[in-house]
Amino acid sequence: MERTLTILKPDCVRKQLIGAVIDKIERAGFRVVAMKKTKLTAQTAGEFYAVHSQRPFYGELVEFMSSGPCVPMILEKENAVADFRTLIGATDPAEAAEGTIRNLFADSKGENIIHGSDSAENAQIEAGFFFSTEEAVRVNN
Ligand code: DAT
Ligand code: MG
Repeated sequence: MERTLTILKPDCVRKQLIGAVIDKIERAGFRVVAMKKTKLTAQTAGEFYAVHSQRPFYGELVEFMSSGPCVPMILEKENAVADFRTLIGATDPAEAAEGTIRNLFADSKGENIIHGSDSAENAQIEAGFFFSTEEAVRVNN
């Protein structure tokens, strides 16, 4: 079993798509291991996306990610990291494959509904950013 970290971004929450997106995620075989609703500050959003700090869109990204509440989740499935990237689709929704979450629900490259970790190593780091060990205990079923 592998874990990945997702965030239903502020645009997802504003558009009242939390349930629709989680439905897609669960139907694709992912288990929700941890979940909360929280609001990032410019400081914490900047830390989460520190890897992009030299990119031209960083300021816009930090502003967007701290613009309202978001819903981070730890998800578990075999091959979770790669399978979740497939499920959400390309960063730019205009390029995202038919039926992917970004293709169905996202408006733009900057406001693209959802985050997915890009490696198992980063998934672990990102999970620790939002959740304690006690919050990330899987239900055995
Ligand atoms: P992903 O979220 O698909 O892993 P990424 O890690 O390259 O994409 O970038 C992180 C986020 O930054 C992305 O979800 C949206 C934003 N972003 C990326 N490239 C962008 C661009 N060219 N213009 C505006 N926002 C961008
Ligand atoms: Mg990324």
